[in-house]
Amino acid sequence: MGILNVTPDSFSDGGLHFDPVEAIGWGSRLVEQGADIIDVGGESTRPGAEPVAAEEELRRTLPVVAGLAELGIPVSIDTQKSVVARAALEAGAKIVNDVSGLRDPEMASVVAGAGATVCIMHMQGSPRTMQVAPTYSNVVDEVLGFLLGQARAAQEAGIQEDSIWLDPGIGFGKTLEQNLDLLVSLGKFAELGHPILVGVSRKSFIGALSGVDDPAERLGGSIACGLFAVSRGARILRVHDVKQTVQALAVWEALA
Ligand code: HH2
Repeated sequence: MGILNVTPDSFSDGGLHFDPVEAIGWGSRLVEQGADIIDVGGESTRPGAEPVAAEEELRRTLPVVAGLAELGIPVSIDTQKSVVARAALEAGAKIVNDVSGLRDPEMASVVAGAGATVCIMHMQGSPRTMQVAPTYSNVVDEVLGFLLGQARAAQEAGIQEDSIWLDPGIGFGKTLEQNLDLLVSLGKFAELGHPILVGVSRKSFIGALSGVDDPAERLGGSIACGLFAVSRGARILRVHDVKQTVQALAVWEALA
């Protein structure tokens, strides 16, 4: 899954793809590089980010979703809002990537009504404050329990079982140790029977482990972590650097 943030303020690629024509071009390029899905987002969820109004999120994302869908590219819409999800699905998106894990009460029925796929991600709190003091009694059990409950709710709302993907939400209200606990325990998530999506690309815990401040310089750590996640059962990697990740996966899979 290639990342396409149509935002001015995303932590790594903010402002790079704010122009819709440029964004559609970059999405197509990521597909040429081997991405199977393009994840279009119009609201940064980096720690400290302020929420974006639905109208603005729609203005940013809809032309890009429609443009990529017209080219036959599988698109997911990265949104927490059911109004944005509904419009994106109507514009041709096939997947809703919800970092709030179905907090919007209309989200599951919107996805079900469109016969679409949903990625349910775990986040403690909200982006503005989530990294202030993340607290769990047992991070793995709590995240597993949340995802299982939301997957059941999604099925009850009419989403097909195999159209429900789960994501532990690396970096979303988690300390460095909590991120590592979740990654080491990914096998338990895979045992839930749903495809597991993992997003570690260029995230700050990679910077913390390697001493690299600039997110764009975190490719080596991102690939190492992505391959580890796949070895523990992850099926979809959400990445900025598609070309390099696809190459790493090809070599690693030949050896696995
Ligand atoms: N991470 C980000 C955004 N969306 N979706 C899923 N399912 N899993 C993730 O780990 C995930 C996600 C944050 O990364 P990015 O989009 O690069 O930055 P920003 O939120 O600043 O736009």
